[in-house]
Amino acid sequence: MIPDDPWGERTPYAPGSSWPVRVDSHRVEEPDRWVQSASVLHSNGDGIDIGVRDGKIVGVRGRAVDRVNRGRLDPKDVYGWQANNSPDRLTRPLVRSGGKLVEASWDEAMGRIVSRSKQLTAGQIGFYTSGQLFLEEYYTLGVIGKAGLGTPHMDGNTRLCTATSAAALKASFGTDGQPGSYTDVDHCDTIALWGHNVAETQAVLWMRMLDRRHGSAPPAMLAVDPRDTPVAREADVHLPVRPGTNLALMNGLLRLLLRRGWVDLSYVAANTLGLEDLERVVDAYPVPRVADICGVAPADIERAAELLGTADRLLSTVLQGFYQSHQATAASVAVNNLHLLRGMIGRPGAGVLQMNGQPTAENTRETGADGDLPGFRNWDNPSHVRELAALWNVELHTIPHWSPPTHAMQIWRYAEQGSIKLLWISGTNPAVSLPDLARIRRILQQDGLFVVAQDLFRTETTEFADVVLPAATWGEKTGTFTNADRTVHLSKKAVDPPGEARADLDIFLDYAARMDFRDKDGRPLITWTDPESAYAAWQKCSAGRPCDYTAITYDKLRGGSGLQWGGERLYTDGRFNTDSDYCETYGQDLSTGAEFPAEHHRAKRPDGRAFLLATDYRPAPEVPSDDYPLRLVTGRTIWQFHTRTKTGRAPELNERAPSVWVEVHESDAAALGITEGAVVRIESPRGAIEAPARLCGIRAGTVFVPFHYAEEAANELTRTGWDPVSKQPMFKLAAVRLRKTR
Ligand SMILES: Nc1nc2c(c(=O)[nH]1)N[C@H]1C(S)=C(S)[C@@H](COP(=O)(O)OP(=O)(O)OC[C@H]3O[C@@H](n4cnc5c(=O)[nH]c(N)nc54)[C@H](O)[C@@H]3O)O[C@H]1N2
Ligand SMILES: Nc1nc2c(c(=O)[nH]1)N[C@H]1C(S)=C(S)[C@@H](COP(=O)(O)OP(=O)(O)OC[C@H]3O[C@@H](n4cnc5c(=O)[nH]c(N)nc54)[C@H](O)[C@@H]3O)O[C@H]1N2
Ligand SMILES: [Mo]
Repeated sequence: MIPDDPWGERTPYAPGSSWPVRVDSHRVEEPDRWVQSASVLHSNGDGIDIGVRDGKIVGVRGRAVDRVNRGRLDPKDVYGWQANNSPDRLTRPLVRSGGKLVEASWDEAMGRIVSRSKQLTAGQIGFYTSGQLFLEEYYTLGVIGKAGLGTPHMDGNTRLCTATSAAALKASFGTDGQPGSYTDVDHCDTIALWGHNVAETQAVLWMRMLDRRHGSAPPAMLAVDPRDTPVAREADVHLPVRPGTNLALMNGLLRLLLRRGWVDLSYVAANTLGLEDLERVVDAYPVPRVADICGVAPADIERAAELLGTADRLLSTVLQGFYQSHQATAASVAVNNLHLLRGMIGRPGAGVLQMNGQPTAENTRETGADGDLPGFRNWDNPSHVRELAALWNVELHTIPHWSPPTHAMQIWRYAEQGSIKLLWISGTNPAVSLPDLARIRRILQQDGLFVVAQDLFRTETTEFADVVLPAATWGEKTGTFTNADRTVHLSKKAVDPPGEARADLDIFLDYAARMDFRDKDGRPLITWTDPESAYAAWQKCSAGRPCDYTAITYDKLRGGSGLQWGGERLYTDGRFNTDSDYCETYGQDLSTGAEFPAEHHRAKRPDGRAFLLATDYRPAPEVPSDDYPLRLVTGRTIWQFHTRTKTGRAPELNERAPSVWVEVHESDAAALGITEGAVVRIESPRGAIEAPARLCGIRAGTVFVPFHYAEEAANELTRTGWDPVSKQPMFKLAAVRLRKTR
């Protein structure tokens, strides 16, 4: 496949027709069998078969039958599987002895974790997990945390990733869960991409959009991104907003829709609450003011509003340019407002995708491994907690529900202060991916903190651990996961894991057994033993909730396409999940994050109507100054995944982007005497890195650094700070200065 054109050949198609099949594949030897799976290097959930020969993975092939990709593969999936076969996989547990990590038996390693756990109270134990394990693993971990130990301190790196997606969906529609579907690409007449570089981050979804753009009656396209991304270059209207000003733009666009009458008043009247408040807030955002705040041309704002306002079938996707920027939830909710005002939800082509990022982030959220209660239950609703207590047969007070679950940034804070004494990290590399890395290293190094790290490789994080557990990964274990449009896939074990590495599920089950967690009748708390029985337990837990998995069995997932929970689209009848007894949240103040009490929610009688919620734009907490005159945004390249533990081990990918760079606008470069390729020192109030400059399409005054590279990590520069509602860190907002070094 097509290394120099990562999106491959176009297969154009017309509106309303189905996306043609194109099967991508890559193999280094001819497989003797193919094993069903789906992709794990983004949230798209592309159906993929794993080719196996002599017990080793030798290639991959897209699954033509799958609704998500119809055979296509992302370049990372074409080559990334090679990391499984890497000779430096962890094959035995490691424990710290005399200051060094040394190999140990599973008994020794688990024994150390269990004996430390037993010395501590539940509130001293924290879990920091991932968006890259499988559903069965998260559910098990969630039950261990909530019903076994009873700790409120559990979250995933999903807090860095799609906490805002969840928060925005809950705020507007009552519960988490994507309204839209990928088939909306087939039907839409307009696509708006809000802070989403889909071309590089969900390459197969972009192929689908491009194929519509090359077919008859192509959809119009709007991109909102300070950089000249492939998406921005393709779009009909590109708004290169000043970083951190999304909410001002959204308020301005909503005002224009209202003023021009581009509103479906009967839909709004029947299915929403809050129009008057919204009108009052957005009225303060006339175009000249918005143009000034966002640093974009007034005429372009008008063009964008017209494109959105005259669409008949509008599809929006939202991702990190909103979620990791300033006023993240408020800005993302504003996209929901836009769709509600226009009645563009729940019908073919009219949909919102508050995108996920990681392959299995959806499941972290559904199962409660992000701290929420499983099944999108409301921690503040006693009857939801009672349901779980009955399901797990534990006392009500065992399940933490006296306050919102501890979010990841607060878990790290507690570890810093010494109240969390055991931090169990699974499937994430926080020593590269969290903001303000100097601080994170200080926390991980603390004497009083016992760190467990569960990974495939030695990473920057495992080097701080007291115990390292070698995990099996995709292709080496069976499980399910759910993509950004609610499509559930089964991923089957194709090969054995290396050495003594174990599936995360088996590690968690082993811990539960050694801790001897019991229900209130003295029977083992956890009764399942393998992926399929864990899945069955989850099906029961999900029953009657929006993410009801009861109809999606392993059997139905075998052989064919992935299946969506909730049907193709949610909210097709304009009824939302806001009923006070059913909803996942009683709401929060969008500007402060303050949680509203149940009575406040009930008094509004939402009864299935969606909330229109608006708040004012405020300047970002860190803006350029004389000392640090430039804005830093961070993000991704198509060739690398996160901290590169997988893509860095796939030569075809790694060669294309082997080391860090910084993107600078020509005018800024000229002012600083920086030329293409010159090595530049980038400094923020927290730290400094060096990187060669690329003079390219980015707005003046803004620089971009990809965050993949541990050696010169963007997160040396970023700051500790988060959105008040979703608690997602602001990775795309720091003030920096640049200096030429040589
Ligand atoms: N190749 C690749 N694909 C991936 C991943 C990967 O690491 N590599 N990771 C996966 C994961 S976990 C995630 S979360 C997704 C992320 O997918 P994306 O959100 O598409 O990726 P990012 O590059 O983080 O950010 C998107 C864009 O936000 C823009 N941006 C920055 N600040 C602002 C702002 O204030 N306003 C606006 N409107 N835009 C802004 C940046 O310029 C950037 O182009 O990708 C997934 N897919
Ligand atoms: N500056 C900046 N920082 C960012 C972002 C940004 O845009 N800018 N984006 C943020 C986002 S959206 C995300 S999602 C995070 C990602 O940040 P991380 O989660 O730290 O990134 P990964 O490199 O994916 O780490 C996953 C780890 O899990 C391991 N792993 C993979 N599969 C398995 C498995 O099956 N079991 C186990 N036990 N381990 C496994 C991998 O080897 C790897 O070490 O980074 C965040 N940090
Ligand atoms: Mo992410």
